[in-house]
Amino acid sequence: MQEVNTEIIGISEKDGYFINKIIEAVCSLDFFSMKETIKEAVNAGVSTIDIIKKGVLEGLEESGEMGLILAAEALAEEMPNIDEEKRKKLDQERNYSGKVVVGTIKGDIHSLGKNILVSVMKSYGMDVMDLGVDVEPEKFLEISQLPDVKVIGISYLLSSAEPEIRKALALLKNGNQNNKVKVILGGAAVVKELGNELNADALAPDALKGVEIIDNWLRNQ
Ligand code: B12
Repeated sequence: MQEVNTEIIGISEKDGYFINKIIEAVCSLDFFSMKETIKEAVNAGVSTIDIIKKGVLEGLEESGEMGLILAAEALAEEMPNIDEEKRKKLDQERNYSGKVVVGTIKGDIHSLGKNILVSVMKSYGMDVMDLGVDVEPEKFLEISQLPDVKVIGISYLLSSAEPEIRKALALLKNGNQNNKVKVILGGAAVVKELGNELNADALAPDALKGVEIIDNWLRNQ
């Protein structure tokens, strides 16, 4: 395993120390070490984006699918649920108002990608509600009508859930008074197989791009 060059990837030497430990843990498929090193990095103040992008995702290049499943679970367990006070502070700094609600569409129980998205959004200071997996289209509609909900994010990996995703989008479009709520879709199947054919406000190829789009929406409304 090659160590990261902190100058090239633009992080401090201290952050590089933790990032290297995360990469090593992911490459060696050691779940407990992944959890431990992610926790250490968070406590040392390394940003969630760097932990995911420069640590976990880098380690996944070598460790493949098993690494991916373990790393996503480790992230979901160890990323601190940013406490309310810290979130509000970040909120003020970034001028966010409104809640982002995410879930995986009915019939689909893939959660790893959604969980990574949730971790990144929380680290940005966004107010996030996670509905979990196998979420009914009607549930997305019901939640979208709460006054503070501004964005609905739907994760969709399984082609057989296509009728449900189409139903959710149709319900959200019809029930969306004054274009209050934006809808973003993510998950490998969406982007590769259906792309723009699905009538959402945005499609995201990955969590980081998704958060960039949502950040833009929350700031500009
Ligand atoms: C892990 C996995 C599983 C695990 C899921 C564990 C879990 N808790 O999530 C288990 C073993 C349970 C599973 C089950 C099944 N799976 Co599966 N699974 C995978 C696998 C290997 C990885 C998916 C994954 O987690 N990727 C990693 C994450 C990080 O990537 P991601 O989800 O794309 O998310 C990223 C972005 O897309 C984005 N993102 C994701 N969601 C969202 C949402 C928003 C709003 C935004 C902005 C961004 C965003 O953020 C993430 C980070 O960048 C894929 C194959 C593959 N290599 O992709 C197959 C795959 C998705 N599974 C597949 C299948 C067929 C199944 C099963 C039907 C298998 C079976 N016969 O039982 C069942 C379905 C169960 C069900 N009802 O859902 C197929 C789907 C094919 C298709 N197009 O329909 C795939 C593609 C495998 C294949 N090549 O055939 N699976």
